[in-house]
Amino acid sequence: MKAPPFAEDRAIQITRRWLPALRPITLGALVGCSALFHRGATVRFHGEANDPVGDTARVADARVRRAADLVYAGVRVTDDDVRFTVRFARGSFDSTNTGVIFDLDTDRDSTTGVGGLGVGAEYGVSLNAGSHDATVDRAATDANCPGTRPCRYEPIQRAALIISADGMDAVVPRRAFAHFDGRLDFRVVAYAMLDHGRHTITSDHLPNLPAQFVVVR
Ligand SMILES: [Ca+2]
Ligand SMILES: [Ca+2]
Repeated sequence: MKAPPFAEDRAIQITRRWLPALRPITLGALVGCSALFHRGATVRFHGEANDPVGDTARVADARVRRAADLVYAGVRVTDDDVRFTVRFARGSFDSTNTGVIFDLDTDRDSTTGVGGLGVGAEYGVSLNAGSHDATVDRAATDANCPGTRPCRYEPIQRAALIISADGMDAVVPRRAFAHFDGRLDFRVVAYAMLDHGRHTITSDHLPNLPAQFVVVR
């Protein structure tokens, strides 16, 4: 099934102008954070899903040379860290503008948090290759949200980002997520980030409908 059509990205409504105020992660911290997710750490909770090749939405913008085609996403939770992994179909990952957001329903209640396609997300984790940057984003409300329910995200801290030939990984301290017992539901949206983050174009979703989310248990 094709990815559902997206107009302007709900999932990417993040107040990016706040980003410069966030504490940057140095190369040393990056290495340290990666090492923190040491291979011997016990994975307490885990969830993953594959996605078909060739199911990207049509992207008409000429600046998007390759529509990022998700083939895999996974979340692993240890006592100290949460690792987010995405992989793309061969040749579809553009390290100059590909980004993804994990929508995280950390209380596993679709009626709370930013709503959409089966999850109510308390947090997002954004991985952006072009800016070599990963952020933890928290659900937020503003005057444009209907009612009192959050309808956008605001970044609260940066995270370690590891870019490989066919994908990205981010490692986030588990303590970044409040009221989180290690289990969650998630969805992933892939997009091209343009105009320094002011404009995003969705290319793929994981999981495809009718599955609503991936469970981490
Ligand atoms: Ca795909
Ligand atoms: Ca929720």
